[in-house]
Amino acid sequence: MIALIAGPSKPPRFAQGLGLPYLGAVLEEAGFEPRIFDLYPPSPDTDDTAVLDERLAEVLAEARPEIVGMTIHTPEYAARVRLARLVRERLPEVLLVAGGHHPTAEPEDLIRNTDFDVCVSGEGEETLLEIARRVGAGSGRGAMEWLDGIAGVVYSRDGEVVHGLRRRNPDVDSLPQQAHHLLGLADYNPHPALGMRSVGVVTYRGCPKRCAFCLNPQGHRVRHRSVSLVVDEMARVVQEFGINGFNVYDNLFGLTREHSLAICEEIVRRRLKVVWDCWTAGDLVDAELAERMRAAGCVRVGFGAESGDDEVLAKSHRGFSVAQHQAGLDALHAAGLKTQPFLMVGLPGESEESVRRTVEFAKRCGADEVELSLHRPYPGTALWQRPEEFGVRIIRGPNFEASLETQSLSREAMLATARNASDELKSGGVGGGDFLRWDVYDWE
Ligand code: B12
Ligand code: SF4
Repeated sequence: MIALIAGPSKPPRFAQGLGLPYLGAVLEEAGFEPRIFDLYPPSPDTDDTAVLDERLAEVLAEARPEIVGMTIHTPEYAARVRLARLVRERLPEVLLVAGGHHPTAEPEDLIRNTDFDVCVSGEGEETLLEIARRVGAGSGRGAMEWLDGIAGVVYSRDGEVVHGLRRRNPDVDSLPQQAHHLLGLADYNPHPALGMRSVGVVTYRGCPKRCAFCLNPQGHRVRHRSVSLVVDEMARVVQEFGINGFNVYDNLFGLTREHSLAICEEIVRRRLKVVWDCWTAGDLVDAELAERMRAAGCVRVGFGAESGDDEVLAKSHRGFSVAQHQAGLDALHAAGLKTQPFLMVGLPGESEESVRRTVEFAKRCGADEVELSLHRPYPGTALWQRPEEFGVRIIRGPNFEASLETQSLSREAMLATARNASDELKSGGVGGGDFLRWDVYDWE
Protein backbone atom coordinates (compact mmCIF):
# COMPACT_ATOMS: atom_id res chain seq x y z
CA MET A 1 0.00 0.00 0.00
CA ILE A 2 1.24 3.43 -0.91
CA ALA A 3 0.02 6.35 1.19
CA LEU A 4 0.13 9.83 -0.35
CA ILE A 5 -0.37 12.43 2.33
CA ALA A 6 -2.21 15.59 1.27
CA GLY A 7 -2.76 18.69 3.35
CA PRO A 8 -2.85 20.16 5.80
CA SER A 9 -2.85 23.62 4.32
CA LYS A 10 -4.47 26.60 5.98
CA PRO A 11 -8.20 26.13 6.48
CA PRO A 12 -10.73 26.25 4.96
CA ARG A 13 -10.00 23.34 2.65
CA PHE A 14 -11.38 23.73 -0.83
CA ALA A 15 -9.52 22.61 -3.95
CA GLN A 16 -6.86 19.95 -4.26
CA GLY A 17 -3.72 20.24 -6.35
CA LEU A 18 -3.20 17.87 -9.26
CA GLY A 19 0.06 16.28 -8.17
CA LEU A 20 -1.24 13.52 -5.90
CA PRO A 21 -4.31 12.59 -7.99
CA TYR A 22 -2.02 12.17 -11.01
CA LEU A 23 0.49 10.10 -9.04
CA GLY A 24 -2.36 8.01 -7.62
CA ALA A 25 -3.77 7.38 -11.10
CA VAL A 26 -0.47 6.16 -12.49
CA LEU A 27 0.11 3.83 -9.55
CA GLU A 28 -3.41 2.47 -9.71
CA GLU A 29 -3.18 1.86 -13.44
CA ALA A 30 -0.07 -0.24 -12.82
CA GLY A 31 -1.90 -2.39 -10.26
CA PHE A 32 -0.72 -0.78 -7.03
CA GLU A 33 -3.00 0.26 -4.21
CA PRO A 34 -2.44 3.98 -3.63
CA ARG A 35 -4.51 5.98 -1.21
CA ILE A 36 -4.56 9.72 -0.71
CA PHE A 37 -5.01 10.71 2.90
CA ASP A 38 -6.02 14.27 3.40
CA LEU A 39 -5.26 15.40 6.90
CA TYR A 40 -8.18 17.82 6.77
CA PRO A 41 -11.51 16.16 6.12
CA PRO A 42 -13.76 15.33 7.85
CA SER A 43 -13.07 18.51 9.86
CA PRO A 44 -11.68 21.03 7.43
CA ASP A 45 -11.72 23.78 10.00
CA THR A 46 -8.64 23.08 12.08
CA ASP A 47 -4.90 23.35 11.75
CA ASP A 48 -4.34 22.24 15.34
CA THR A 49 -1.19 20.11 15.12
CA ALA A 50 -2.34 17.74 17.89
CA VAL A 51 -5.49 16.92 15.92
CA LEU A 52 -3.54 16.50 12.70
CA ASP A 53 -0.94 14.27 14.37
CA GLU A 54 -3.68 12.08 15.72
CA ARG A 55 -5.21 11.80 12.25
CA LEU A 56 -1.88 10.88 10.74
CA ALA A 57 -1.32 8.24 13.43
CA GLU A 58 -4.76 6.74 12.67
CA VAL A 59 -4.01 6.69 8.96
CA LEU A 60 -0.70 4.87 9.47
CA ALA A 61 -2.13 2.37 11.93
CA GLU A 62 -4.96 1.55 9.56
CA ALA A 63 -3.07 1.49 6.28
CA ARG A 64 0.40 0.15 7.28
CA PRO A 65 1.89 1.49 4.00
CA GLU A 66 5.25 0.40 2.57
CA ILE A 67 5.72 3.83 1.00
CA VAL A 68 4.59 7.22 2.29
CA GLY A 69 4.78 10.10 -0.20
CA MET A 70 4.38 13.80 0.54
CA THR A 71 4.43 17.01 -1.46
CA ILE A 72 6.56 19.78 0.01
CA HIS A 73 6.15 23.46 -0.81
CA THR A 74 8.87 25.63 0.69
CA PRO A 75 6.70 27.50 3.22
CA GLU A 76 5.59 24.21 4.74
CA TYR A 77 9.07 22.72 4.98
CA ALA A 78 9.16 22.62 8.80
CA ALA A 79 5.66 21.15 9.07
CA ARG A 80 6.46 18.39 6.56
CA VAL A 81 9.74 17.52 8.24
CA ARG A 82 7.84 17.19 11.51
CA LEU A 83 5.24 14.91 9.90
CA ALA A 84 7.99 12.79 8.39
CA ARG A 85 9.49 12.33 11.85
CA LEU A 86 6.12 11.20 13.14
CA VAL A 87 5.79 8.69 10.32
CA ARG A 88 9.30 7.35 10.93
CA GLU A 89 8.62 6.90 14.66
CA ARG A 90 5.52 4.87 13.96
CA LEU A 91 6.71 2.94 10.91
CA PRO A 92 10.53 2.63 11.10
CA GLU A 93 10.77 0.56 7.91
CA VAL A 94 8.54 2.69 5.68
CA LEU A 95 10.12 4.36 2.63
CA LEU A 96 9.53 8.10 2.93
CA VAL A 97 9.42 9.88 -0.43
CA ALA A 98 9.21 13.65 -0.94
CA GLY A 99 8.24 15.38 -4.18
CA GLY A 100 7.14 18.76 -5.50
CA HIS A 101 8.73 22.19 -5.64
CA HIS A 102 10.89 22.11 -2.53
CA PRO A 103 12.41 18.62 -3.02
CA THR A 104 13.11 19.58 -6.65
CA ALA A 105 15.06 22.60 -5.42
CA GLU A 106 16.73 21.35 -2.23
CA PRO A 107 16.90 17.55 -2.25
CA GLU A 108 20.29 17.28 -0.55
CA ASP A 109 19.13 19.02 2.59
CA LEU A 110 16.09 16.76 2.86
CA ILE A 111 18.18 13.63 2.38
CA ARG A 112 20.94 14.66 4.77
CA ASN A 113 18.96 16.35 7.52
CA THR A 114 15.48 14.84 7.66
CA ASP A 115 13.73 11.46 7.75
CA PHE A 116 12.98 11.43 4.02
CA ASP A 117 14.73 8.55 2.23
CA VAL A 118 14.19 9.66 -1.36
CA CYS A 119 13.46 12.95 -3.08
CA VAL A 120 11.86 13.01 -6.50
CA SER A 121 12.67 16.03 -8.59
CA GLY A 122 10.45 17.30 -11.39
CA GLU A 123 7.29 15.57 -12.49
CA GLY A 124 6.94 12.47 -10.37
CA GLU A 125 4.68 10.01 -12.18
CA GLU A 126 7.25 7.75 -13.86
CA THR A 127 9.74 7.99 -11.03
CA LEU A 128 7.32 7.09 -8.25
CA LEU A 129 5.99 4.22 -10.32
CA GLU A 130 9.50 2.87 -10.78
CA ILE A 131 10.17 3.18 -7.04
CA ALA A 132 6.89 1.39 -6.26
CA ARG A 133 7.79 -1.44 -8.65
CA ARG A 134 11.15 -1.98 -6.97
CA VAL A 135 9.66 -1.82 -3.47
CA GLY A 136 6.98 -4.25 -4.67
CA ALA A 137 9.80 -6.57 -5.77
CA GLY A 138 11.28 -6.57 -2.26
CA SER A 139 13.55 -3.50 -2.09
CA GLY A 140 13.35 -1.23 0.91
CA ARG A 141 15.27 1.03 3.26
CA GLY A 142 18.84 0.20 4.09
CA ALA A 143 21.45 -0.04 1.38
CA MET A 144 19.79 2.05 -1.26
CA GLU A 145 21.62 0.83 -4.36
CA TRP A 146 18.34 -0.44 -5.76
CA LEU A 147 17.58 3.19 -6.59
CA ASP A 148 20.59 3.37 -8.91
CA GLY A 149 19.54 4.12 -12.45
CA ILE A 150 16.09 5.47 -11.66
CA ALA A 151 15.85 8.88 -13.30
CA GLY A 152 14.67 11.77 -11.12
CA VAL A 153 15.65 10.38 -7.70
CA VAL A 154 17.98 11.80 -5.07
CA TYR A 155 19.02 9.54 -2.17
CA SER A 156 21.90 8.66 0.08
CA ARG A 157 24.22 5.74 -0.56
CA ASP A 158 27.20 5.00 1.65
CA GLY A 159 26.95 8.48 3.15
CA GLU A 160 27.03 10.16 -0.27
CA VAL A 161 24.05 11.94 -1.77
CA VAL A 162 23.38 10.47 -5.21
CA HIS A 163 21.49 12.45 -7.86
CA GLY A 164 19.79 10.20 -10.39
CA LEU A 165 19.93 10.99 -14.08
CA ARG A 166 17.67 13.68 -15.41
CA ARG A 167 14.14 12.40 -15.69
CA ARG A 168 12.38 12.05 -19.00
CA ASN A 169 9.27 14.16 -19.22
CA PRO A 170 6.20 12.05 -19.79
CA ASP A 171 4.02 12.60 -22.82
CA VAL A 172 1.10 14.11 -20.91
CA ASP A 173 -1.56 12.50 -23.08
CA SER A 174 -0.27 9.08 -22.12
CA LEU A 175 -0.96 9.78 -18.44
CA PRO A 176 -4.19 8.37 -17.07
CA GLN A 177 -6.90 10.80 -15.95
CA GLN A 178 -6.40 12.03 -12.38
CA ALA A 179 -7.69 9.62 -9.72
CA HIS A 180 -10.35 11.94 -8.32
CA HIS A 181 -12.03 9.05 -6.53
CA LEU A 182 -9.03 8.92 -4.15
CA LEU A 183 -9.66 12.46 -2.92
CA GLY A 184 -12.80 12.37 -0.80
CA LEU A 185 -14.19 15.30 -2.76
CA ALA A 186 -17.47 15.28 -0.84
CA ASP A 187 -15.66 16.73 2.19
CA TYR A 188 -14.28 19.80 0.46
CA ASN A 189 -15.70 23.29 0.86
CA PRO A 190 -16.94 25.36 -2.08
CA HIS A 191 -14.13 27.21 -3.85
CA PRO A 192 -14.34 30.88 -2.85
CA ALA A 193 -13.91 32.23 -6.39
CA LEU A 194 -16.48 29.87 -7.91
CA GLY A 195 -18.98 29.47 -5.09
CA MET A 196 -19.11 25.72 -5.65
CA ARG A 197 -16.97 22.64 -5.10
CA SER A 198 -14.30 22.30 -7.73
CA VAL A 199 -11.35 20.24 -8.89
CA GLY A 200 -8.14 21.25 -10.63
CA VAL A 201 -7.36 20.53 -14.25
CA VAL A 202 -4.51 21.46 -16.59
CA THR A 203 -4.58 21.76 -20.37
CA TYR A 204 -0.79 21.61 -20.73
CA ARG A 205 2.35 21.22 -18.66
CA GLY A 206 5.60 23.18 -18.71
CA CYS A 207 6.37 26.87 -19.00
CA PRO A 208 8.73 28.48 -21.52
CA LYS A 209 9.10 31.68 -19.46
CA ARG A 210 11.93 32.17 -17.04
CA CYS A 211 10.65 34.47 -14.31
CA ALA A 212 13.45 35.03 -11.83
CA PHE A 213 11.22 34.24 -8.84
CA CYS A 214 9.86 30.91 -10.12
CA LEU A 215 10.89 27.28 -10.02
CA ASN A 216 8.60 24.98 -11.94
CA PRO A 217 9.00 21.19 -11.59
CA GLN A 218 7.21 20.85 -14.93
CA GLY A 219 10.27 22.28 -16.71
CA HIS A 220 10.37 24.62 -19.68
CA ARG A 221 9.10 22.38 -22.46
CA VAL A 222 5.39 22.95 -23.10
CA ARG A 223 3.41 19.76 -23.65
CA HIS A 224 -0.25 20.19 -24.52
CA ARG A 225 -2.93 17.73 -23.61
CA SER A 226 -5.26 16.90 -26.44
CA VAL A 227 -8.37 19.03 -26.35
CA SER A 228 -10.75 16.08 -26.28
CA LEU A 229 -8.97 14.48 -23.30
CA VAL A 230 -9.16 17.70 -21.27
CA VAL A 231 -12.87 18.10 -21.94
CA ASP A 232 -13.49 14.36 -21.40
CA GLU A 233 -11.94 14.77 -17.97
CA MET A 234 -14.24 17.67 -17.12
CA ALA A 235 -17.29 15.80 -18.39
CA ARG A 236 -16.39 12.75 -16.31
CA VAL A 237 -16.05 14.85 -13.14
CA VAL A 238 -19.46 16.41 -13.78
CA GLN A 239 -21.04 13.03 -14.40
CA GLU A 240 -19.37 10.94 -11.70
CA PHE A 241 -19.07 13.44 -8.88
CA GLY A 242 -21.72 16.05 -9.64
CA ILE A 243 -18.97 18.70 -9.52
CA ASN A 244 -19.25 21.46 -12.14
CA GLY A 245 -16.52 23.76 -10.85
CA PHE A 246 -12.96 23.65 -12.22
CA ASN A 247 -9.78 25.48 -11.40
CA VAL A 248 -7.69 25.50 -14.54
CA TYR A 249 -4.21 25.45 -13.02
CA ASP A 250 -2.36 26.06 -16.30
CA ASN A 251 0.71 28.15 -15.63
CA LEU A 252 -0.64 30.67 -18.15
CA PHE A 253 -4.00 30.02 -19.81
CA GLY A 254 -3.82 31.44 -23.33
CA LEU A 255 -0.10 30.73 -23.67
CA THR A 256 -0.89 28.78 -26.85
CA ARG A 257 -3.83 30.77 -28.12
CA GLU A 258 -5.15 28.17 -30.61
CA HIS A 259 -5.10 25.44 -27.99
CA SER A 260 -6.90 27.55 -25.38
CA LEU A 261 -9.48 28.63 -27.97
CA ALA A 262 -10.02 25.01 -28.97
CA ILE A 263 -10.62 23.98 -25.33
CA CYS A 264 -13.29 26.70 -25.02
CA GLU A 265 -14.89 25.70 -28.30
CA GLU A 266 -15.04 22.04 -27.32
CA ILE A 267 -16.76 22.87 -24.01
CA VAL A 268 -19.34 24.93 -25.88
CA ARG A 269 -19.79 22.31 -28.63
CA ARG A 270 -20.52 19.62 -26.04
CA ARG A 271 -22.85 22.00 -24.15
CA LEU A 272 -20.96 21.13 -20.98
CA LYS A 273 -22.32 23.14 -18.05
CA VAL A 274 -19.11 24.03 -16.22
CA VAL A 275 -17.90 27.03 -14.25
CA TRP A 276 -14.18 27.67 -14.10
CA ASP A 277 -11.38 30.06 -13.36
CA CYS A 278 -7.81 30.23 -14.59
CA TRP A 279 -4.55 32.17 -14.51
CA THR A 280 -3.02 34.21 -17.26
CA ALA A 281 -0.75 37.21 -17.80
CA GLY A 282 0.17 40.08 -20.07
CA ASP A 283 -0.75 39.99 -23.72
CA LEU A 284 -2.01 36.40 -23.72
CA VAL A 285 -5.68 37.33 -23.76
CA ASP A 286 -7.55 39.52 -26.23
CA ALA A 287 -11.21 40.27 -26.83
CA GLU A 288 -11.85 37.16 -28.90
CA LEU A 289 -10.28 34.71 -26.44
CA ALA A 290 -11.93 36.47 -23.48
CA GLU A 291 -15.36 36.13 -25.09
CA ARG A 292 -14.84 32.46 -25.90
CA MET A 293 -13.68 31.84 -22.33
CA ARG A 294 -16.81 33.49 -20.99
CA ALA A 295 -19.02 31.46 -23.34
CA ALA A 296 -17.30 28.28 -22.13
CA GLY A 297 -18.08 28.97 -18.45
CA CYS A 298 -15.05 30.94 -17.28
CA VAL A 299 -16.06 33.41 -14.57
CA ARG A 300 -12.82 34.69 -13.13
CA VAL A 301 -9.24 35.14 -14.22
CA GLY A 302 -6.29 35.46 -11.88
CA PHE A 303 -3.57 37.61 -13.32
CA GLY A 304 0.13 37.46 -12.44
CA ALA A 305 0.60 41.19 -12.93
CA GLU A 306 3.28 41.36 -10.18
CA SER A 307 4.24 45.04 -10.47
CA GLY A 308 3.13 48.42 -11.80
CA ASP A 309 6.70 49.23 -12.75
CA ASP A 310 8.12 48.13 -16.11
CA GLU A 311 11.71 48.14 -14.91
CA VAL A 312 10.87 45.83 -12.02
CA LEU A 313 9.01 43.50 -14.41
CA ALA A 314 11.97 43.50 -16.79
CA LYS A 315 14.51 42.87 -14.00
CA SER A 316 12.47 39.84 -12.89
CA HIS A 317 12.47 38.56 -16.50
CA ARG A 318 8.70 38.53 -16.26
CA GLY A 319 8.32 39.04 -20.00
CA PHE A 320 5.24 41.30 -19.86
CA SER A 321 4.84 45.06 -19.52
CA VAL A 322 2.35 47.03 -17.41
CA ALA A 323 0.55 48.20 -20.57
CA GLN A 324 0.19 44.60 -21.74
CA HIS A 325 -1.27 43.62 -18.40
CA GLN A 326 -3.71 46.48 -18.58
CA ALA A 327 -4.78 45.49 -22.10
CA GLY A 328 -5.39 41.92 -20.94
CA LEU A 329 -7.43 43.08 -17.96
CA ASP A 330 -9.50 45.38 -20.19
CA ALA A 331 -10.25 42.58 -22.65
CA LEU A 332 -11.34 40.26 -19.84
CA HIS A 333 -13.50 42.94 -18.30
CA ALA A 334 -15.15 43.83 -21.56
CA ALA A 335 -16.15 40.18 -21.89
CA GLY A 336 -17.74 40.28 -18.42
CA LEU A 337 -15.11 38.21 -16.64
CA LYS A 338 -14.02 38.96 -13.10
CA THR A 339 -10.34 39.75 -12.77
CA GLN A 340 -7.96 39.40 -9.87
CA PRO A 341 -4.43 40.67 -10.47
CA PHE A 342 -1.76 39.49 -8.05
CA LEU A 343 0.88 42.05 -7.20
CA MET A 344 4.07 41.66 -5.22
CA VAL A 345 6.31 44.01 -3.32
CA GLY A 346 9.95 42.99 -3.13
CA LEU A 347 11.10 42.04 -6.62
CA PRO A 348 14.51 43.06 -8.04
CA GLY A 349 14.84 46.81 -8.53
CA GLU A 350 12.08 47.56 -5.99
CA SER A 351 12.12 51.07 -4.51
CA GLU A 352 9.67 53.42 -2.80
CA GLU A 353 8.91 54.82 -6.28
CA SER A 354 8.26 51.46 -7.93
CA VAL A 355 5.96 50.43 -5.08
CA ARG A 356 4.09 53.71 -5.60
CA ARG A 357 3.63 52.76 -9.27
CA THR A 358 2.30 49.36 -8.22
CA VAL A 359 -0.19 51.01 -5.85
CA GLU A 360 -1.32 53.40 -8.59
CA PHE A 361 -1.70 50.50 -11.01
CA ALA A 362 -3.81 48.61 -8.46
CA LYS A 363 -6.06 51.66 -8.03
CA ARG A 364 -6.58 52.42 -11.70
CA CYS A 365 -6.51 48.98 -13.36
CA GLY A 366 -10.23 48.40 -12.83
CA ALA A 367 -9.90 44.86 -11.48
CA ASP A 368 -12.61 43.35 -9.31
CA GLU A 369 -10.13 42.28 -6.63
CA VAL A 370 -6.46 42.99 -6.18
CA GLU A 371 -4.10 40.88 -4.09
CA LEU A 372 -0.89 42.40 -2.84
CA SER A 373 1.71 40.30 -1.10
CA LEU A 374 5.30 40.44 -0.04
CA HIS A 375 7.57 38.49 -2.36
CA ARG A 376 9.47 35.69 -0.64
CA PRO A 377 12.45 34.22 -2.48
CA TYR A 378 12.25 30.43 -2.84
CA PRO A 379 15.10 27.94 -3.30
CA GLY A 380 15.73 26.75 -6.82
CA THR A 381 14.81 30.07 -8.41
CA ALA A 382 17.29 32.22 -10.33
CA LEU A 383 16.93 34.88 -7.63
CA TRP A 384 17.88 32.44 -4.90
CA GLN A 385 20.78 31.00 -6.83
CA ARG A 386 22.28 34.17 -8.29
CA PRO A 387 21.01 37.17 -6.26
CA GLU A 388 23.95 39.39 -7.25
CA GLU A 389 22.94 39.11 -10.91
CA PHE A 390 19.65 40.77 -10.00
CA GLY A 391 21.16 43.38 -7.67
CA VAL A 392 19.46 41.93 -4.59
CA ARG A 393 20.53 40.43 -1.28
CA ILE A 394 18.76 37.44 0.21
CA ILE A 395 18.60 37.19 3.97
CA ARG A 396 18.00 33.67 5.09
CA GLY A 397 16.26 32.56 8.26
CA PRO A 398 15.62 29.03 9.52
CA ASN A 399 13.73 26.45 7.45
CA PHE A 400 14.35 28.18 4.11
CA GLU A 401 12.49 31.27 5.23
CA ALA A 402 13.99 34.30 3.53
CA SER A 403 13.51 37.93 2.71
CA LEU A 404 14.95 40.07 -0.03
CA GLU A 405 16.67 43.45 -0.01
CA THR A 406 17.23 45.68 -3.01
CA GLN A 407 19.72 48.52 -3.33
CA SER A 408 16.97 50.98 -2.29
CA LEU A 409 15.04 49.00 0.30
CA SER A 410 16.43 47.12 3.29
CA ARG A 411 14.46 44.17 4.66
CA GLU A 412 12.80 46.37 7.29
CA ALA A 413 12.05 49.10 4.78
CA MET A 414 10.63 46.54 2.35
CA LEU A 415 8.26 45.22 5.02
CA ALA A 416 7.20 48.71 6.05
CA THR A 417 6.69 49.82 2.43
CA ALA A 418 4.65 46.71 1.70
CA ARG A 419 2.50 47.28 4.78
CA ASN A 420 1.90 50.91 3.88
CA ALA A 421 0.98 49.96 0.33
CA SER A 422 -1.45 47.37 1.62
CA ASP A 423 -3.01 49.79 4.11
CA GLU A 424 -3.39 52.43 1.43
CA LEU A 425 -5.16 50.01 -0.92
CA LYS A 426 -7.41 48.70 1.80
CA SER A 427 -8.41 52.12 3.05
CA GLY A 428 -9.13 53.13 -0.55
CA GLY A 429 -11.44 50.13 -0.91
CA VAL A 430 -9.04 48.32 -3.28
CA GLY A 431 -7.98 44.78 -2.55
CA GLY A 432 -9.50 41.57 -1.45
CA GLY A 433 -7.13 39.18 0.22
CA ASP A 434 -5.32 39.65 3.48
CA PHE A 435 -1.90 41.05 2.79
CA LEU A 436 0.90 39.28 4.68
CA ARG A 437 -1.55 36.72 5.93
CA TRP A 438 0.86 33.83 6.15
CA ASP A 439 4.37 34.94 6.09
CA VAL A 440 5.81 37.38 8.56
CA TYR A 441 8.45 35.19 10.12
CA ASP A 442 9.19 35.07 13.85
CA TRP A 443 12.80 36.14 13.31
CA GLU A 444 11.83 39.29 11.40
C1 B12 B 1 -3.30 24.22 -6.73
C2 B12 B 1 -2.25 24.89 -5.88
C3 B12 B 1 -2.50 24.95 -4.53
C4 B12 B 1 -3.72 24.32 -3.89
C5 B12 B 1 -3.46 22.81 -3.69
C6 B12 B 1 -2.11 22.51 -3.05
C7 B12 B 1 -1.41 21.22 -3.44
N1 B12 B 1 -1.17 20.39 -2.46
O1 B12 B 1 -1.06 20.97 -4.59
C8 B12 B 1 -3.85 25.13 -2.57
C9 B12 B 1 -4.72 26.32 -2.81
C10 B12 B 1 -4.38 24.36 -1.37
C11 B12 B 1 -2.39 25.58 -2.41
C12 B12 B 1 -1.85 25.91 -1.21
C13 B12 B 1 -0.50 26.23 -1.06
N2 B12 B 1 0.39 26.49 -2.04
CO1 B12 B 1 0.02 26.23 -3.91
N3 B12 B 1 -0.19 26.04 -5.76
C14 B12 B 1 -1.09 25.44 -6.47
C15 B12 B 1 -0.77 25.56 -7.96
C16 B12 B 1 -1.55 26.74 -8.55
C17 B12 B 1 -1.00 24.34 -8.83
C18 B12 B 1 -0.41 23.03 -8.28
C19 B12 B 1 -0.67 21.91 -9.24
O2 B12 B 1 -1.64 21.18 -9.10
N4 B12 B 1 0.18 21.78 -10.30
C20 B12 B 1 0.05 20.75 -11.31
C21 B12 B 1 0.69 19.42 -10.84
C22 B12 B 1 0.59 18.36 -11.93
O3 B12 B 1 2.07 19.68 -10.59
P1 B12 B 1 2.74 19.57 -9.15
O4 B12 B 1 1.78 19.91 -8.08
O5 B12 B 1 4.02 20.29 -9.19
O6 B12 B 1 3.03 18.01 -8.99
C23 B12 B 1 3.99 17.30 -9.75
C24 B12 B 1 5.43 17.35 -9.23
O7 B12 B 1 5.73 18.49 -8.45
C25 B12 B 1 5.63 16.06 -8.48
N5 B12 B 1 5.14 15.93 -7.11
C26 B12 B 1 4.36 16.73 -6.39
N6 B12 B 1 4.11 16.18 -5.18
C27 B12 B 1 4.73 15.00 -5.14
C28 B12 B 1 4.80 14.03 -4.12
C29 B12 B 1 5.53 12.88 -4.35
C30 B12 B 1 5.58 11.83 -3.29
C31 B12 B 1 6.23 12.69 -5.58
C32 B12 B 1 7.02 11.47 -5.82
C33 B12 B 1 6.17 13.68 -6.59
C34 B12 B 1 5.41 14.81 -6.36
O8 B12 B 1 4.85 15.17 -9.28
C35 B12 B 1 3.62 15.83 -9.63
C36 B12 B 1 3.06 15.26 -10.88
O9 B12 B 1 3.91 15.46 -11.98
C37 B12 B 1 0.76 25.87 -7.89
C38 B12 B 1 1.33 26.64 -9.08
C39 B12 B 1 1.74 25.68 -10.18
N7 B12 B 1 1.56 26.14 -11.38
O10 B12 B 1 2.19 24.55 -9.95
C40 B12 B 1 0.90 26.60 -6.55
C41 B12 B 1 2.20 26.42 -5.75
C42 B12 B 1 2.67 25.00 -5.88
N8 B12 B 1 1.79 26.68 -4.36
C43 B12 B 1 2.72 27.25 -3.65
C44 B12 B 1 2.60 27.53 -2.26
C45 B12 B 1 3.72 28.33 -1.64
C46 B12 B 1 1.50 27.09 -1.52
C47 B12 B 1 1.29 27.29 -0.01
C48 B12 B 1 2.49 26.89 0.83
C49 B12 B 1 0.84 28.72 0.20
C50 B12 B 1 0.86 29.12 1.63
N9 B12 B 1 1.80 30.00 1.93
O11 B12 B 1 0.06 28.65 2.39
C51 B12 B 1 0.11 26.35 0.29
C52 B12 B 1 0.59 24.93 0.74
C53 B12 B 1 -0.57 23.99 0.89
C54 B12 B 1 -0.29 22.51 0.84
N10 B12 B 1 -0.38 21.86 1.96
O12 B12 B 1 0.00 21.94 -0.20
C55 B12 B 1 3.93 27.58 -4.49
C56 B12 B 1 5.12 26.67 -4.18
C57 B12 B 1 6.43 27.43 -4.20
C58 B12 B 1 7.56 26.62 -3.70
N11 B12 B 1 8.70 26.88 -4.27
O13 B12 B 1 7.48 25.81 -2.83
C59 B12 B 1 3.34 27.48 -5.95
C60 B12 B 1 4.36 27.06 -7.02
C61 B12 B 1 2.74 28.85 -6.32
C62 B12 B 1 3.77 29.94 -6.32
N12 B12 B 1 4.41 30.24 -7.43
O14 B12 B 1 4.00 30.55 -5.31
N13 B12 B 1 -1.73 25.57 -3.59
S1 SF4 C 1 5.92 32.43 -12.77
FE1 SF4 C 1 4.46 31.53 -14.21
S2 SF4 C 1 5.06 32.43 -16.20
FE2 SF4 C 1 6.79 32.75 -14.84
S3 SF4 C 1 8.14 30.97 -15.22
FE3 SF4 C 1 6.81 30.47 -13.45
S4 SF4 C 1 5.08 29.35 -14.32
FE4 SF4 C 1 6.09 30.45 -16.02
